[in-house]
Amino acid sequence: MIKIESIRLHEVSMPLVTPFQTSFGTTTQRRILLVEMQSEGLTGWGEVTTPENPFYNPESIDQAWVVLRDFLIPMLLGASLRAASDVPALLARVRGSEMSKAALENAIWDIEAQQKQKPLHQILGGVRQEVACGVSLGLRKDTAELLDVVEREVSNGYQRIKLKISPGQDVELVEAVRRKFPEILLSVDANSAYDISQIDMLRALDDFSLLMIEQPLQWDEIYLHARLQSLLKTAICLDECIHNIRHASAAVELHACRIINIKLGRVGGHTEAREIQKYAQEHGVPAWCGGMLESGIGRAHNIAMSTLLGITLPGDVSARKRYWKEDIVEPAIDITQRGTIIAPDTVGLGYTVCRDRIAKLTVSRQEFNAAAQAAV
Ligand code: OSB
Ligand code: MG
Repeated sequence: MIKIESIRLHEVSMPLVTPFQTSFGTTTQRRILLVEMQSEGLTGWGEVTTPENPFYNPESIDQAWVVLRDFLIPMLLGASLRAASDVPALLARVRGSEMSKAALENAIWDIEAQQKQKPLHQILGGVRQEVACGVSLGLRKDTAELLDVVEREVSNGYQRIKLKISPGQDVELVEAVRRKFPEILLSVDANSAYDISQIDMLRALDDFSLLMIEQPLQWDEIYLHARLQSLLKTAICLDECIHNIRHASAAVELHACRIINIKLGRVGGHTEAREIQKYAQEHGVPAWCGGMLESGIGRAHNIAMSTLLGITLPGDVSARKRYWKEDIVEPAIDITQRGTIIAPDTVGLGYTVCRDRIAKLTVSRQEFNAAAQAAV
């Protein structure tokens, strides 16, 4: 049994080493909401991975605070769970808010792993300890600068390079990178910046042997991705569209994508992510672990998830130093020369959460207590 005694929210503010620009905006400072959960002397950690604004998907940090405080946390406080995989059913009454739910559920997975005295990746059913890493490169002012960054990350060993694209910053940019790096595993991510009327531009991307085009069309559009996929040689990968196993299987059955990006936050936590990677594996659909510019806590969960059998392509799971000067976990997450991360052997999340650093970075905090709730 896992008894949920108290839950703390810590909002931290962390400056990115380099601003990250996508078709939906630029991030220079990350607001990150952390969940700390207490259960009979054990502490579990999770991260709400939503960006500050609802420009990627519907969630935002301020909404997450409200939904967690008023609805999700009261549903869990005082509960005794058989396992972390019980959490989705307990929170099902709340529609959406997957990233908020995931932070709670994943913190409970951390506790369950500690109760069982095993690394998180083991209790999830991971089949490997070394996970393949790629990088996601934001839009840049000039192409020469982008070429330099690609060169640096390829020489750092990353196994796949993903370029952000946006209308007006697409074909020429991809062409320049492909010309200079004819052999690398290369993909692009539009973050929903196009519509089906731009089909000619999207078809022009077929000339560059891309591994995939990630989420070219609207964030909630599956049908038109199926139409687009039928007109493209390159595989479409869906990110924004996939919030659960039903979306994933519908997208695959409708041929709306040939690759799936699984993000723990976007699908509501480890339980749903496991279902999706299992479906992908059983249907021969390549899948990979996406990223949301996470702190070490979210990244540690991503590493654990990346050890599952159905995760078959390099993820957006990269080294700490690409994002943060100082992270909130230790040891610092780094890649091997082969462009991999080794999932830690230690119990639970596998990294030490640095409370002093969190305290220094905290802008807002609130504690919720089972005993106090029962008294009301
Ligand atoms: O679409 O994958 C995305 C970052 C924020 C929001 C959406 C996305 C991304 C990334 C960065 O591509 C992935 C990472 O390095 O964490
Ligand atoms: Mg994406």
